[in-house]
Amino acid sequence: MRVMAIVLAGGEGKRLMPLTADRAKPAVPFGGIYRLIDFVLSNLANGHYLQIVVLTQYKNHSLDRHISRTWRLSAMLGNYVTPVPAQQRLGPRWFAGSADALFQNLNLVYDELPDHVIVFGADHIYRMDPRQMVEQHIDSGADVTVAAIRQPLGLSDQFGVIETDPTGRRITAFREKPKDAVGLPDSPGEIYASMGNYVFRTQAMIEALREDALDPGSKHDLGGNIIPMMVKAGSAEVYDFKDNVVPGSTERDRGYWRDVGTLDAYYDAHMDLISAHPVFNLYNDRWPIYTGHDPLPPAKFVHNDGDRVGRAVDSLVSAGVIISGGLALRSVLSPGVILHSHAQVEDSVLMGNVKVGRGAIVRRAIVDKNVVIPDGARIGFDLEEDRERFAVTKDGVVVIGKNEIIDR
Ligand code: ADQ
Repeated sequence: MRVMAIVLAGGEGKRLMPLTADRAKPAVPFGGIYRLIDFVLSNLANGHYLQIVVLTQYKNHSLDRHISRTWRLSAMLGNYVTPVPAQQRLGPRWFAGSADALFQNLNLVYDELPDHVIVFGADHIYRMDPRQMVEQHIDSGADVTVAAIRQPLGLSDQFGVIETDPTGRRITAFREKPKDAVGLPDSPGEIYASMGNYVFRTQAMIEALREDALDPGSKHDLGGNIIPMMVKAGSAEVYDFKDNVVPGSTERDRGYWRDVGTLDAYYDAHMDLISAHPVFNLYNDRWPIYTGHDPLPPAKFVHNDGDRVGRAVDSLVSAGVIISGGLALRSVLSPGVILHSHAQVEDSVLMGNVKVGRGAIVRRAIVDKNVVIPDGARIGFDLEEDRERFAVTKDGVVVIGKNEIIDR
């Protein structure tokens, strides 16, 4: 069976602003050294799916650069990860939605002539062995298989909500982001949510995309149009993510999946990484998350002013970090971050090359690349004051955009 993989990476990520001011959502840095797209690409590569097309559209520069620098598979063996920007092949228009992105790139599918096509989203934090889903899909003979996970009922308007027949396998209804969803019979506080990961029988996918393209009333969206259409045709199955067992995973981190569509979810996913026994374990070397970054020296912790010891506790500290008499607590420090003496960073995510000046204190903040926090500054103490200068999320996390100049 020939299987090709398409990763949808054209999402705008409006709810992650200001982190998506200059970059596509899948290019947003995560966990110190990764970008969001590394998770789906690592899952595919670890599952030995090594012919991967990445569809990009919005602000794709840093995404393209990251993919072409990092994701170099052996071309000699016919493997590739190729970013394909929107090319207006079918006329002067951008992709209308995720289904249109696929439709406009069907030539890539014709080039490969696969039997099945994996179509995965690019903005989730998780480990998944895609082979187990593809196997179920092939065995069942379904036109499409949709990966699903239980989520709180209150989040139903963020997900495609799935209903199944009593066997739990055949999808009987699929509603994209409904406001009036009801809970599951065995768990009224939960819904069965689509993870935005699909496996299609190639011919069925092509036919559905063609039919959808002719419908002027369609939004040309996979979740909104294509999947409901295929459910109606009666050949859509669900793949339950709880059945997925990734090599090297533990009881604790099995089934972990985070949609990081909002700043608060993005922040919470970071906090999931730093506890002593993290629910998402980056240290599983049987299912590595691949990435690439500059060759940097090891992190360094130094005494300063004679009495101050540079320290980091319950934190992830990347290469190239220098903590010079400062203190990091429950934080993620990306490559090149510097904490000067008496600086304190708590419950925060600092991206590449952030500098925290002498005596400055940063609390519950996400600080994007290259920001310089001046000596003595206070961030995350007075949210009203912070709101005048920065974004502050619903849960009270201060977010400072890339390259922002802070004057005090
Ligand atoms: P959303 O994530 O809201 O819901 P969408 O914005 O279409 O749906 O994004 C899906 C994926 O497609 C993302 O990886 C995004 O980057 C990409 N994408 C979006 N528009 C694109 C375009 N024009 N070109 C290329 N790529 C594009 C989806 C499903 C829901 C499901 C959630 C799970 O529609 O049913 O529950 O994912 O998070």
